[in-house]
Amino acid sequence: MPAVTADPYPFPFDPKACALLVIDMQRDFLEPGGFGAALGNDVSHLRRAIEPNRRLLAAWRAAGLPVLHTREGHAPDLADLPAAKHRRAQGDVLRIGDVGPMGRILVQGEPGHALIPELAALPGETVIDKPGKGAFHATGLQASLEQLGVRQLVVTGVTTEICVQSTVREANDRGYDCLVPSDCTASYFPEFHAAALQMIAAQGGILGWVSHSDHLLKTLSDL
Ligand code: C5J
Repeated sequence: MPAVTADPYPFPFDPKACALLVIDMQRDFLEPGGFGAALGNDVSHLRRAIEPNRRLLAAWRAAGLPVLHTREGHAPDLADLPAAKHRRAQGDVLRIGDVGPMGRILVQGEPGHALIPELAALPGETVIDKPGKGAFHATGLQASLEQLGVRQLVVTGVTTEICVQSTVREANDRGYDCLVPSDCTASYFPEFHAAALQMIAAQGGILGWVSHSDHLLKTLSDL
């Protein structure tokens, strides 16, 4: 089995059972005028992860391995939006469902809900719509992975400490091995990004592995 050389120990990469899971690379998080910006965040921090994801996606697709994407968002009637999630924001800001520059914030079918064009899903790739932060909650993700025979996940996307980390925690409890390439994730808060990655890899990989995508690209090119 090839390994991804991640410090301090290698990820036991099994190309027959590993999928790339790209979390929430949506216009609402990465472009001005979306949900992230409405909450007062500087989206440029997240945009650093676009090019590493583009490179990894290209190599992953070339290797013929499965790719899944997620999108955080809610039905137009907001029936799947818990009041607690709706309420939580600081000050007088646009909230989920309000009309912003890219349509209704974090609502399915609106321009801001779409994946950014640089990382759009190809025909045949699974796109999971999720109402929560973790990608397993109230979605068909687990069924899709079981159908594909996937037991390992390379998890990328945004944001490191919210939806990426929530998904890694959910996946870990369901028995999946997870690798997070550090440069393919990002946070509006660089210190949260660093801390979240440390939490995943600490204590001998209590939640999974963290590496740089260069190691993964090398492993993929050697397949
Ligand atoms: C957030 C996410 N941060 N995709 N969503 O609300 O991390």
